[in-house]
Amino acid sequence: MNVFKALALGAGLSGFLLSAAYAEGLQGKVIGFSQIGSESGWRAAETSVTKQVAADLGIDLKFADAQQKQENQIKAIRGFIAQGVDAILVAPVVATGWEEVLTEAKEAGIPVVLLDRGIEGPEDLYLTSVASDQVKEGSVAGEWLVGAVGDKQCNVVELQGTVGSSPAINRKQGFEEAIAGKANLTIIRSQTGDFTRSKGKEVMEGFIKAEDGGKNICAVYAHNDDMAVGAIQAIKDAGLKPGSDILVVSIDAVPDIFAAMVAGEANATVELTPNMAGPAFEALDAYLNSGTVPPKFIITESKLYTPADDPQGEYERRKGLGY
Ligand code: GZL
Repeated sequence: MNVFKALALGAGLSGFLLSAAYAEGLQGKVIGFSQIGSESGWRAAETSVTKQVAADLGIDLKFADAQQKQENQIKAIRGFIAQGVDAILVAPVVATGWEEVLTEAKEAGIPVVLLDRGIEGPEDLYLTSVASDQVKEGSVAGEWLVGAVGDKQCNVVELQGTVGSSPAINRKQGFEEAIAGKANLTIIRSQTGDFTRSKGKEVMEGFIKAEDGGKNICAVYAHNDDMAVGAIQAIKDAGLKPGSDILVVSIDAVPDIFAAMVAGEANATVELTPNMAGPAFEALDAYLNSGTVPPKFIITESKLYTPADDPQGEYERRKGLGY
């Protein structure tokens, strides 16, 4: 079954619904994709969905995995330029350092589309950016915690994403805005877990050790579910109950966070669709074939899920999408 049908079967999954207005105008086009790596379940799903959508559209996708290194992405983009591809997709690992190579793409007349993360610098270096509103994701997570704790004193520890990445910067900002003015809610420790489970677990172990065996921690806010899943293991290893002794709120809505909700070990996640490629290909099709310039920013949905939202069903609906 192709990904359109798989995703359509998930009807009602916010953000997963593919735009039905796909033209098949990219048949035979050669498109380079500079992907960050496979640091999280969400990233793996984004790669899998992108490859499937490209195959369904008859695109010759040239895929390059950068193992989370910007220099590898820059090298891959230069390779795509040398090949003379028709377009380039980039998921930029960090927000700075792109002007030189994207100027080279622009001078070669190759349109660039950013996926799931943004960059600093002139907006004319890319055709469009398909991403979530990452500040909103942080705010939705923060607002959930505000509602969950009421007036209770709550010391929060924060697992940040990759240093210098747009989601880490924006999700931190959004969460802080949501809890601003709540004297009972304080971020007592904050450190990067680089969006990975292993680092999230390691950093959470340090937080627990430093905070009276975790007794001084009321909640963990993780910039993605993979770090949250790592933190859940650290909390259990410390003899505490994730989801009750320490609340767990994160972002991505990957299957394993729903499995944790079913087990009573996670409390909230904000969905990020892995299908950034659908809107990207749609914009490229209109641009390459009709000269239609897309909006500079194509924003995907951000929806809150809690254990009240059929976590078992959400787990089933997402399994098999390549997480
Ligand atoms: C956010 C995306 C983040 C995911 C992580 O748009 O860039 O990168 O939230 C992934 O899971 O590592």
